[in-house]
Amino acid sequence: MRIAILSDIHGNIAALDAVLTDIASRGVDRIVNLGDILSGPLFPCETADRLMALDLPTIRGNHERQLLTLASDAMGPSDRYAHSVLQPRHRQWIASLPENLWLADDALMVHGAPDGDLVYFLETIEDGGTRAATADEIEARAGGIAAPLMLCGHTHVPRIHHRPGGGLIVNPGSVGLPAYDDVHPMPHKVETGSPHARYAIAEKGADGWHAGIIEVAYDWEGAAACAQARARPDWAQALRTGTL
Ligand SMILES: [Mn+2]
Repeated sequence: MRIAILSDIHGNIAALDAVLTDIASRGVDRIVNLGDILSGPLFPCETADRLMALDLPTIRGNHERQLLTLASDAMGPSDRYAHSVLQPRHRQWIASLPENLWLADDALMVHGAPDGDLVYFLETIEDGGTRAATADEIEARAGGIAAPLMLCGHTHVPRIHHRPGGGLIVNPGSVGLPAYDDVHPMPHKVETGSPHARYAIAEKGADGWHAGIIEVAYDWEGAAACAQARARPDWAQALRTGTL
């Protein structure tokens, strides 16, 4: 079993299409999507239509939850733009997505961590940025779940963690947004340092699951120009460089 893992697409359809093309050359059994799919100044509707047609195993991220539950004047600018353009069919689709999802009986998909879509699973916020979480921090956040494979997103930082007791946790990084800043739960920056779209492939062998991160080039200058035209110079900089 080979699984391609996508997360944090954030409406970046050019990055998504480049990743889907790359995946098609690698022969996977299934593709899964870990949420934060549409929010941002790029192409929420086109991204939703592409993914609805593919009907992938998909969970919602915090941004899908926010799009469905927050008043528009309480949204940040990325959710507000998506909210302003999404059509009823898109809202119906994101409302249908589960928070967590088991793939077969040995792989669990979560957006942040098992107990929350805003929890950083494999990173820890420190000194205005993030560092790799320790094994003890990760076990505390895993909540006693002993799945052989756990898939998480949300931080946009690609990381593969081998649990001391066995099992693998994979964050594929972000397809669509390689840097961002946030104020929750305290102000911090996340910068991957390059503009590539990222995803992961996990494969189950005789000795259990293993995984790799894949970086894909795409037209990030075009995506950055779109963000700039929609009054998001912060996104333009992040898309073009992977830095803030
Ligand atoms: Mn998220």
